Amino acid sequence: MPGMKYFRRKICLLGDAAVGKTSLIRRYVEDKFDDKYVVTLGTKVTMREQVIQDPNSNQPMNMTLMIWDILGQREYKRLQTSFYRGANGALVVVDITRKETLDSLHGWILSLFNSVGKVPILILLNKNDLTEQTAIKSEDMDDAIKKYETSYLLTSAKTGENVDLAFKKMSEMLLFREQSKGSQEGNSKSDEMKQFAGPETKIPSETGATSDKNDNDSA
Ligand SMILES: Nc1nc2c(ncn2[C@@H]2O[C@H](COP(=O)(O)OP(=O)(O)OP(=O)(O)O)[C@@H](O)[C@H]2O)c(=O)[nH]1
Ligand SMILES: [Mg+2]
Repeated sequence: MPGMKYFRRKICLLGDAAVGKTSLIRRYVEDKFDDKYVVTLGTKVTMREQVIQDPNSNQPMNMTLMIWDILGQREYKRLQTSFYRGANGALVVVDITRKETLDSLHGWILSLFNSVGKVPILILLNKNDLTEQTAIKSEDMDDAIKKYETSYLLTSAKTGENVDLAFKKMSEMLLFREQSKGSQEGNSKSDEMKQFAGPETKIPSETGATSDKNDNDSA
């Protein structure tokens, strides 16, 4: 479309093994799902282009997400950290049927922030189709939401619930953050983004997080 702005950004999917990172990407990019579990070895980068609304001007814009699928096995931590380089944001995935995957959340977020600074994140409580096995309640999320100024979405890679929305919200958070830098920071959120940003709290200093080390490359 003539006059449309184009953006390209890198996001990572983080979280413990078998929470559904690869499945969420597959659902988003190919609209497919497989019950078989194939461990991701190393990493895989997938792209998808999407037209989204600029959260500030409401103009349509073209966003290409480079989506990095990183293996969740904890013993490969050093490898995972090297894949964070240049990440503009992350979807942090928890398996709603396994509480221990929520307990790991902080470790994943801290390692990301230590590597690239405080980038926008959105937490996904995945496998929400397995309602009878749900092990995480909304109050279990309070601490993470306050600490990381974010929100969460209930998703299912199996049914597709909220999967497109998750990537769209992430894209909007990336754009919103960039456009609100400088004097307007913290004051110009649209109503919708306030809902997703959560309470305004500081990231704990032990994260070593810095403001912004990304190489953003809007074109
Ligand atoms: N019921 C259900 N199963 C899911 C969902 N998402 C993923 N799974 C299943 O969970 C298993 C693990 O999914 P993956 O997407 O491979 O998990 P991963 O996080 O990429 O795992 P690693 O690559 O080892 O880090 C597979 O058997 C998937 O079919 C979901 O939303 N609902
Ligand atoms: Mg995987």
